[in-house]
Amino acid sequence: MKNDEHVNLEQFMAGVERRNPHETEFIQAVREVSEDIFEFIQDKKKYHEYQILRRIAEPDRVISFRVCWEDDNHNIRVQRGYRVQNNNSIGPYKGGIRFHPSVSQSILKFLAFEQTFKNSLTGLPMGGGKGGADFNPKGKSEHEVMRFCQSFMTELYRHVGDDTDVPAGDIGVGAREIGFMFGQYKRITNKFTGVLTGKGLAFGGSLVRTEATGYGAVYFLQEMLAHRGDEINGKTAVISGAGNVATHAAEKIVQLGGKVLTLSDSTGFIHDPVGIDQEKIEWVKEHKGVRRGNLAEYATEHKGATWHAAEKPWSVPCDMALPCATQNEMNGAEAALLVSNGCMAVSEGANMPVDLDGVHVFKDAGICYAPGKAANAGGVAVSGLEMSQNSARLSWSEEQLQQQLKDIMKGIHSRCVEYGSLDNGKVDYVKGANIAGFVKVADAMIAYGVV
Ligand code: NDP
Ligand code: 2IT
Repeated sequence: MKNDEHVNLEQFMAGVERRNPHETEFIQAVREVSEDIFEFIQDKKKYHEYQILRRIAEPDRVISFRVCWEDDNHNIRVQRGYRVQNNNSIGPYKGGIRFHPSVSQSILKFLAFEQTFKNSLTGLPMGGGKGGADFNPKGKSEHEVMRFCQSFMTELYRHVGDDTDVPAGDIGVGAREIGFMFGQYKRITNKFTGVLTGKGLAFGGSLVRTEATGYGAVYFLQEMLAHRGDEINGKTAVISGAGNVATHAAEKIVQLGGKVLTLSDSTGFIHDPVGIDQEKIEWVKEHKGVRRGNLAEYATEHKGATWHAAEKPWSVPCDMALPCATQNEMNGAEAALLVSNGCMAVSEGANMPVDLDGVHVFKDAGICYAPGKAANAGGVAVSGLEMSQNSARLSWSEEQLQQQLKDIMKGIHSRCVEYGSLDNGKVDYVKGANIAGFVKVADAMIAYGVV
């Protein structure tokens, strides 16, 4: 077993690009991880011999299927559904489902790849997967969403299961959609099992799951600052997004004494110099989340706030930034602008929100920078706790779960410090997260032999 021992990063990436033509997001995610892993495995023969990185970067399987549904005007509509099962070496495939018109095989492969490292970092027994469809829930009636979810699950059910693959929510998929999908799974299989997480509390859901990703991203930020002898209290934050992750990140920043200056959606951002407090966050949750309204109306409802159509919030000077909307929402120039305006900490609530140029800007500037696979792992971690509660047919208390979430984020921070500490005393959290996530999966794969 000698192959690839002397292949360098560029030769490896050339192979990834050749095998995955046009899958730009997937190639980007593999490169970001490989930059660190290549250096780490240089003197570790077993990882070369077993071709571990090459194997993690090839999903176990990609399932793609047709989803037909009927809209309210009796038109037959056809969408494309997917489930990417990337790696189940350390537990059942686990990861969200995204409904958004931009969903493609490349995006779901990148998300399933990232999820493999993220889930490993949590310390819980979960493999990596991701799914979704190019369905746009915006402007659809409740019944249209229900029919779509039912049709989606009518195919997906045969590929998932509580010991096989456990999906959850992501962009465009919240408690409502999970309820429709869980109902259809139960109906088809006649089984009440923990096949999905993020369920309603009445049917096996876990307390704290809704808040977990946003809160977790702020706990991680808190840990990074504490490591440098600093704190959130008194600092300003720029946040993108106005969905589940963004609103809960904002909530926790406010609780810890920080001031939230912005939120955004796909049409622009709001800037509220006096701060977006809990009452205003509730307004956003209700207006965007429940009534599915327009964020621009925030500026007419709240004195002093301004609306910036078709712009991103990165030009607003701040101490901390939390990108919580979507992939590649910040480029190198925007990252550089944040740093030059004094931003000293970035915690990614979204998955891969900063492009590779931006990642290098933050690394070179030496600011506290947490990649999504570490910072946003709180969501999937509480999903893992939901799976445990479902298996035991128990529900744990809010207090217990809040504490577990904090402990898990602390644990992830420690693992990043273990593998990412630099000679200058700072921590490269990208490197730390990549290596710590990799080692556990790699060692399990070696134990299984060549399968
Ligand atoms: P939501 O659907 O609740 O909210 C998504 C937010 O991002 C909305 O404000 C939306 O704006 C905005 N957005 C989505 N797509 C785009 C786009 N292409 N351009 C600009 N803005 C966009 O999703 P979540 O809050 O759950 O997810 C946000 C991010 O966090 C994603 O990257 C997701 O993968 C990640 N994540 C989520 C977890 C979870 O538990 N939910 C766990 C870990 C990571 P609009 O309303 O205009 O579409
Ligand atoms: O990106 C993610 O970690 C999620 N969307 C949550 C996945 C999960 O299984 O809870």
